[in-house]
Amino acid sequence: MSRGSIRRTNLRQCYLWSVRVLLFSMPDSFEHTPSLAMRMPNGALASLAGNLDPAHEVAIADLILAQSAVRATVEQLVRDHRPDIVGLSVMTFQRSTARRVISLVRSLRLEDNDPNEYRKTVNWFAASAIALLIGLLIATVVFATGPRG
Ligand code: B12
Repeated sequence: MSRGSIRRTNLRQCYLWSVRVLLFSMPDSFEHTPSLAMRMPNGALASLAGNLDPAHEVAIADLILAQSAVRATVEQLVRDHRPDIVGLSVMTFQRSTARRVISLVRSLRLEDNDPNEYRKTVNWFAASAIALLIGLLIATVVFATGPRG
């Protein structure tokens, strides 16, 4: 089973083969709280990563350490790790940032970089171009040989 097929299956099936996981915690510090007052690893994500089956690849990014460059950091990490699954750990007050991170990750459209998906797109494009040409050819023949007047 190829990695590309993971997106079309459910999570229970994902467990059967290796997946790349990228976990983010949100960059917002609570109001009036200095961002670096408590610099400690995100317990939730560390706990999830540590409990994952070793067959899988997992990376954690604590976006609080990249507050001035969230977009660039997310883009870079998604490109470098090419995750099959992206997970976010979100506190309630961080929910609007979470929505923006989700949109950003989705907009990167990783599947377009997958060689299998790319090949499939090219094949469909070629097939539709051939179908269009055949249609034009038939129309030309019918028009040229049909009754006049
Ligand atoms: C320890 C703790 C801290 C620590 C350490 C946090 C850390 N870096 O890990 C410190 C002291 C730094 C801290 C800081 C703050 N905290 Co605090 N903290 C906690 C506390 C007590 C425990 C969290 C924890 O680590 N639990 C252990 C882990 C293993 O469990 P977990 O977080 O629930 O995660 C599990 C599941 O939720 C799930 N999960 C979590 N994330 C994800 C993601 C994915 C993709 C998946 C699949 C599953 C999953 O799987 C995890 C493992 O089982 C909770 C209260 C509580 N009892 O939950 C408050 C709590 C999370 N903190 C809170 C707050 C408000 C803050 C501060 C904003 C306080 C402040 N005024 O500055 C700051 C935020 C700092 C920041 N910007 O991140 C609030 C959040 C409120 C909200 N819903 O928005 C809570 C709920 C306390 C409360 N009731 O007010 N906190």
